[in-house]
Amino acid sequence: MVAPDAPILTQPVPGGRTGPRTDLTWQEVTPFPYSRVEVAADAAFADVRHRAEGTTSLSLSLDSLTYGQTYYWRVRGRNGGGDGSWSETNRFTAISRPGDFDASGRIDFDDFFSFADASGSGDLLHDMDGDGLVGFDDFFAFADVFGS
Ligand SMILES: [Ca+2]
Repeated sequence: MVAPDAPILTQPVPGGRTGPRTDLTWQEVTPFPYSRVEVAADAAFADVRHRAEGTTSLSLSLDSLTYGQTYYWRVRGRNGGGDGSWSETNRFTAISRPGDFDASGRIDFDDFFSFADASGSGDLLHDMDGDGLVGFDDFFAFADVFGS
């Protein structure tokens, strides 16, 4: 058996923004049963902050990301032939503080409209309390920081 080809990273998009929680997702090029994931604070992966071995789905949920931190992540598959090659490395940045969804440094109407668009969805960036829904509790949390 040949080790799997490097997978393709799908979400977050390269250079994307996240809240303190996000889901990493990837796609197989050749099928494999297990994934290994590394999330680091540097592109050389010397400072690995999250590591998953033997993940059996093509996604990994992260929580407690640090506000304002840029993360680098990569995935490789494993099968009976061994570890495949690492994927490309992608980068995303957690917003600097709750409510500043567009990372402009101000929590203003642009953030309000962004919030309104996500209202009622399960969007992780705007789900400020982490209950899985962008709802009223999130609106009140957003209203508390609006204008700051
Ligand atoms: Ca919520």
